[in-house]
Amino acid sequence: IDSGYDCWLGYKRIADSALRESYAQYGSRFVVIGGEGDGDENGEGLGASSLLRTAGKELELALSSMLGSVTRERVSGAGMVVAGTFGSSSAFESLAGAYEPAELGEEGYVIHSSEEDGCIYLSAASERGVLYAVFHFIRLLQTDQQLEGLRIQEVPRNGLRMINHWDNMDGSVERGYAGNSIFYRDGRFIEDKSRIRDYARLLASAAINAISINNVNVHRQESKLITDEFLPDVAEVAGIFREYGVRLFLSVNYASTIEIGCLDTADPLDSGVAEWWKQAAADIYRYIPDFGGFVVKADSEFRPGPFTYGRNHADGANMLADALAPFGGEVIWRCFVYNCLQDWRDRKTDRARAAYDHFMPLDGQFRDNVMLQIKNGPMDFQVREPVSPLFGGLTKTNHLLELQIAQEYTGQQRHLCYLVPQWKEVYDFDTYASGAGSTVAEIASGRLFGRARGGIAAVSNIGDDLNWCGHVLAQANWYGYARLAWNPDLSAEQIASEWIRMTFGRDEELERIVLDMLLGSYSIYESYTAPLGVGWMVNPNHHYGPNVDGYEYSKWGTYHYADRLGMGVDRTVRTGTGYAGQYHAPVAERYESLADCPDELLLFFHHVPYLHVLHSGKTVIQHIYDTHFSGAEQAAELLAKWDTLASRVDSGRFEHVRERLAHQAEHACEWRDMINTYFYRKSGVADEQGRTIY
Ligand code: GCW
Repeated sequence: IDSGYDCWLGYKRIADSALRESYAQYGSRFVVIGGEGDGDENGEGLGASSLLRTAGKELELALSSMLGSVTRERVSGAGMVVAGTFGSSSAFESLAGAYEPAELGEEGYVIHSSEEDGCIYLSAASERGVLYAVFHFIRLLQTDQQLEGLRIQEVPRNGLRMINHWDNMDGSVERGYAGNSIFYRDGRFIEDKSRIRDYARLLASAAINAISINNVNVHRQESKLITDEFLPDVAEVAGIFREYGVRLFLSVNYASTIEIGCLDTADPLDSGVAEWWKQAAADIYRYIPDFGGFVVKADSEFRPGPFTYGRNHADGANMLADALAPFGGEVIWRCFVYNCLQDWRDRKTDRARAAYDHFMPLDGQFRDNVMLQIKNGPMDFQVREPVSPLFGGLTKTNHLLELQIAQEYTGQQRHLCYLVPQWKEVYDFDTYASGAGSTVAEIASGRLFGRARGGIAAVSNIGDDLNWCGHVLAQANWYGYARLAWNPDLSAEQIASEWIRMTFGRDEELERIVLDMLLGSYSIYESYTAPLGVGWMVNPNHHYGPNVDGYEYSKWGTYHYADRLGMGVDRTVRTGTGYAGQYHAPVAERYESLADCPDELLLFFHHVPYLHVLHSGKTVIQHIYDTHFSGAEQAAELLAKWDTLASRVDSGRFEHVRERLAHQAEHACEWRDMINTYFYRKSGVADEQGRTIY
């Protein structure tokens, strides 16, 4: 039974013998120059660097599994795969004319098939680039690509491509939907680290280069990760990730000086506090010389922060940045700061405004080794939100885009919801910060404003379930996140096709069906949940399942304001909270205007009567009914589509996915009925088609 543990790195033998033979012309022999030192089974080699050793092992595994056998050579020669850094061998000299090593930077690479000597060269300026070239080459084989005439040059568009874990040391995972932590159990690190190694390998295969391994809500035990008690374990884990080119970060408790130090303050301008952090940093770097740095959630949802001392977030972030700077470390400071003790009657305070209001006045005041981490939307990873106006707002501060691979509000890995289309919309969103074409992709990377640092981080969706993600098809989100982080221009379809082939093997019919399921799933999920960008409508705390008023009267600032006349949040400048004014022209005008606001965000920006007519020609209330009926129908179709694959997918993965899709189809009906009934009763307007509304 295939559990799905291998994800997209299953390396099944290539069944088509003609294809296998054509690959074998190159792939039956390989050499990794500088990586051939792995004499003993622990990989303690003869001076080979760990990244090249990893590259060699992976090539050996992939080629031997997919082609049947492979010979590892010690020197390069004709008719083989030759991997190594440009400078390591004269074998790569022939590439010099064809590529511009300077353009490749730290992580770029080339893949070149030479007609003259029948070799495929996998080369880069750095060893990490070689590792990425190796994985890319393997992917070509997994996806049935031609190897003749390859002229590939790849450079990542984002410098930082990070995964954030919300894992706690008791073994739980905040917003985890795939079992427990692969790092911790019962307050300590898990003894057997083999799963962490398998994880690192999957990350490297998709070129993720940074990871934070503990929850941004840093509780008591986790606060001690930066102390001698746990640093040896952290160093061991960092060592595993290092072999795969992944830098390790820790989330830290802003009030560590009080929590684990013996100071009575965490005032960032207090010299004792600054000194304490300098010492803490020095300790960490003694254990982990290439430690990435800190991720910080401060003054957010009851976490401590500089506000307690009347200081601002630049004061807090810079103090930590100064402690890390001598060692090359970085501070990733989250912008998820808002008033979580609101009153629903207060229509002026707007959670959506908060991040911009807090951080815009500080633009330009942060150290160079600080990156502000901004959630894609101004609220909180809802199925539909506008893009945070801090993108395009900030111009003088390094920042990162934060996405959530974990499906907290998008079906919790029980519903199928392929998120790449949502993320594409975020990357492609034009802020007009510096004229047309000022997309989030250009901004987050740092390119548009010439920032030295930038990139993407996302909340992990993995746990210790055998298939990592709870839902086998949710692996596509993990993979897709990483691929987009490398190149936001890849299409949702390209990524999905790639993932399907690598995960399930070559089968056109299966690819057609699964592709169709994945690509439709985000819009299906949106249809039967919260309508027109209004968000929430979920059960409090765990956030699963429909509850229209679940957050309507609570203190979190999450309201839809539905009454008998209409619904939605007025965020206009003219009559509402003014949030729409945080965007540049012409975006601000588009959202401000009831006539121009896109349908899918209408209720995010405007409070309208139920009979307001959308661009689609439907009234708001009829839209709610129609999307909920059709969404539930389409959810049932997902199951029917999957059922046609019974003979094409191994029974382990087939049954597992089937069980999830059956639940989704049923749960979508619950969503449909709860939402439709609520709004039918509120509005008193009947469904034009007279369908069943309870
Ligand atoms: O959406 C909220 C989640 C919290 C999370 C928080 C955050 C880690 O419900 O579980 O806390 O966002 O992003 O900090």
